[in-house]
Amino acid sequence: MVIHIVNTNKQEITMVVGSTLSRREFLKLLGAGAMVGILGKFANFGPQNTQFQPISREASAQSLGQWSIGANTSIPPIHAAVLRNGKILYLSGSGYNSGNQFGPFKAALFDPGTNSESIYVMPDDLFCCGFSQLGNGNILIVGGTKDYDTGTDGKWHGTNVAYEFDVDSSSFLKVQSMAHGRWYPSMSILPSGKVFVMTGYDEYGTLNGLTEIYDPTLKTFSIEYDPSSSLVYCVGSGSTLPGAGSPCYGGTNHGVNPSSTTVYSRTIVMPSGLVFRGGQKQSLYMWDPITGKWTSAGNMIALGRKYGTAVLLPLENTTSERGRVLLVGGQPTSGGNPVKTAEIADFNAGTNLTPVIKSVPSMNYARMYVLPVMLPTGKVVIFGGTSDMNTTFVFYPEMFDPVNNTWTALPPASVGRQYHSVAMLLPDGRVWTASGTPSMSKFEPRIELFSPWYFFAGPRPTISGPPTVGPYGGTITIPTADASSISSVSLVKIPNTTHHYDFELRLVWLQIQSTTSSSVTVSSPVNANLAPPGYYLIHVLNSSGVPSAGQIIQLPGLSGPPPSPTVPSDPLSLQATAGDAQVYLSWAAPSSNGGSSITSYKIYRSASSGTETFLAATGNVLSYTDTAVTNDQTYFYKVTAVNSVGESSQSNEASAIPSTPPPPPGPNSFNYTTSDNVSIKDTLTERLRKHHKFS
Ligand SMILES: [Cu+2]
Repeated sequence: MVIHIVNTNKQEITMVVGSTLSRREFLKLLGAGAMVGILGKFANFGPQNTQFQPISREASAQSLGQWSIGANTSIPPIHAAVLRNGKILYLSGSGYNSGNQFGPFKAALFDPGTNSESIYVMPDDLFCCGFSQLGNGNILIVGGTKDYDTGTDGKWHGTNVAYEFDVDSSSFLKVQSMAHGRWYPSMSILPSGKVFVMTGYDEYGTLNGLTEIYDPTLKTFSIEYDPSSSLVYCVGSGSTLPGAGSPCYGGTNHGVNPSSTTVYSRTIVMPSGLVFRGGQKQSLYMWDPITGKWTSAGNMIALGRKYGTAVLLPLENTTSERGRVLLVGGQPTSGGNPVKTAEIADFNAGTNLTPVIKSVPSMNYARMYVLPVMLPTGKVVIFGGTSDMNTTFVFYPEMFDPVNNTWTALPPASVGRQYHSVAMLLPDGRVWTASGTPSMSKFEPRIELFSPWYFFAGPRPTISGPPTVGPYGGTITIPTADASSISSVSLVKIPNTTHHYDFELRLVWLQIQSTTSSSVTVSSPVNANLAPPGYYLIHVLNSSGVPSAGQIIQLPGLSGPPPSPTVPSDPLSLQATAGDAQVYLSWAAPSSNGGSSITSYKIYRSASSGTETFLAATGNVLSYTDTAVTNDQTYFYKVTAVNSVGESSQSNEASAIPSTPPPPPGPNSFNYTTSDNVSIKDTLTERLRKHHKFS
C-alpha cells in the first residue's frame, strides 16, 4: 500500500509499506501522523539562508576555497545520495536516537530548485543501512536496524529489508528482502549492473558471512559462494537469543566469506573487475564477483584503519589500468588514537590480485570518521573527522594530489563533522557536508558547503547542453563554446555515501579524440570495469585545470553516435580476360565501403592459384590492364578495396592465359597426303576450324 502525507509546506510525502500492516507498522504510522504536525517548523527555507545560495566570488584567485553555511536539515542525513535529477536523497531512519527506535523512521528529499525538503516516514528503520546507485539511477537501500543495542545482549541487530528509491516517482519501493539481517553492510554496483552486498550484523548481532547479489531486473537477491573455500556461517552464531545458531550456510567447496571481514568493510570495484576489500583491517582481500572466489592480497602497513578510508585514485581510460587505492587515517586498533599516516595499494606496480604497498606522506592531521570526496580535478579531499574517538574535531580539509603524493591543508570548516556525517560533490562543483552525531540522540543539523579554489580562479569553462553518450569503447561528444581551451575531461561517479564512505567513488580521465569550435569528443570508458553502469558527472577542464560544472550523464549511452568506419568489404565479381601479351581485369565495387569512401584498389597476381602477391595499385576505378605478362602462361588475380581505415580482404580469384591472336582466315586449306599415307593438315587452317566451328 502507498500512503501519501501532505505536510504544511504542501509537499506530498509518499510512503510504501507491505500489503498488510502489522501492529508495529501501525504504531509507526501513528508516528507518521504526528510528524505532519511538526513539519512546519522544519520547512523553513527562507531565501536568506538556503543551502544553494549564490556563491561568493570575492575571494582572491589564490584562494584555496571558501566555506558557507546552508540551511539546517530537519533530520540527520546519515545516508545521502545525489540523484540523477540533481535532488539530494537523505535518510536517517531512527537517526541514532534510541527515543525513535520504534519510529518514526524518516527520509528526506531535498530539491535545490525549490529549496524544499520533503519528509518521508518509512515502515522500516533504515538507520545504518547500505546505499548503492543502480544503473537506472534508482538507489538500492539494504539492511538497517532491527533492534538497538538496548536489549539483553547489548548488541545491534540488523534487518534484512531492502528498498529501491524510484527517482521518477520520488517514492520508495519495497523489494525482496535479503536472506538475513545486515547492520552496516558493504555494497557496490558491479560491472554487470548487479549489486553485491556483504557483511553487516545479522538479526542476532553476528557478522553476516554471506555475499548476496541483487538483480535490478528481477529485484531479487541470490547468495554467491566461494568454490575454493569451505567456510561455514551459522546465523546468530555465538548468540544466546532464542532461535540463534541456525540455519547454517556454506560447506565443502561452497564457502562463505573470509572470517576477517568487518562491518562496513571498504570495498572497491577495480579496473580488473575484481573487488578490493581493505582499509579497516590490516589484511587485504580480492573477491571475484564472477566466480565468487576470495584471494588474500597481503597486508597494508598500518595495523588497521578503523573509520579511516580507502579511495580509488583517478583512473586512466585504458585496458592496461589496474588502479591504485589510497589508504589513510583511522584507528590502528579499535579504541586507539587515530593516525595521520597514508599508504597506497598500487595494483599498477603489482598484479590484478596483488598490489604493491607504498608508504606516502602523512596528512597534517590524524583523524578518524574521515569524509573522502573526489573533486573533478582528480584531487581527493579528506574532510572532517575527529582526532580522538568522537570529540575533538579536525576542521581542516586536506587535499591529496595523486600525481605528486602531496597533501595541502585547505581553509577550515566552521562546523565539525564526526560520527554519522557525510560529504558529497555536487554537480556545480561544491562539496556538501552534513550531519554528525556527537552522542546518542543528538545530531548536527547544519549544512556547510565548501567551494574549492576553482570558484575563484577566473571564468570556468561551461558545458552548453546534454552530451551525446556512446557505448563503452565509443565516444562522448560534449557541447561547449570553450572547446578550443579544453585540455582534459573527467568523469566522476555521482555520489552516494554513508558512514564516511562512498563505495562507488571513482574518477576516470577521458582522452580527447577531437575538437570542433563547439564541441569536444572524448573516448567513453573502455569498459564497465572502469566505470560500472549508472550516472556520472562529466566535466571539461581548461588548460589551467579549472573544471566546468558537472553534467549528469548515463553510462553506457543509450543512443550512441554512428559507429566508427571500418575497412571496406571485398570487391565483387572479378573477371580476367586474356589478350595478346596482356590480361584485362574488371570488377564491381564492394557492397560496403565501411563508412568511408573507397580511395583505391590493389591488384594481386600469381602464376599459381591462391598465392597472389601485390602487383599494382589503381585509383578509385573498376578495371586494370596487366601488360607485364608472357603469352601462353596462366595468371591468377585477386583485388582488394582501400579506404581511409585500411584495406579489405581479397576478392574472388580470376585467371587468364594471354596468347598470340589467331591469323585472319585464309582462302584455302590444304591437305597433304605423304607418300607413306599420313594425312597432315595445315595448322593455321586447323586453328580456324576450331575457332569458327566449320569442318
Ligand atoms: Cu551507524
